[in-house]
Amino acid sequence: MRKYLRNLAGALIALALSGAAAAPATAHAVIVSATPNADEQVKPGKVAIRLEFNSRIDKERSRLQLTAPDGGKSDVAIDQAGEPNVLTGTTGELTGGAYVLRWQVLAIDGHITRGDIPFKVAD
Ligand SMILES: [Cu+2]
Repeated sequence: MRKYLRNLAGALIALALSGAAAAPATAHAVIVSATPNADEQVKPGKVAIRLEFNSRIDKERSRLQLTAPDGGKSDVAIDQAGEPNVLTGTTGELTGGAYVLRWQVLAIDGHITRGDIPFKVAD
């Protein structure tokens, strides 16, 4: 009986430890700060994009897509270098109008998250 209790205690501790170890893995990527920010107005020309996340991301399996005022979509190349939790890239020459930056990232925990950042380019 004592041995059984000891095994049970060991199993419960193992369960608690595995639960604790799993906690960070549920932290899929969420944006901490964005440039441009939602609804921000930026100057025309090439726009530097910088999206900072709360966790490391797999840049090769992440994507940035820009929708132009005329509805045309284009990918923005993601810089592979830099901080592991920050996505950066530079758009082509943008003229005035409303744009939407769609981001999709794969976090190290295997979860994909995505979102849209609408912004404006001044005339
Ligand atoms: Cu996750």
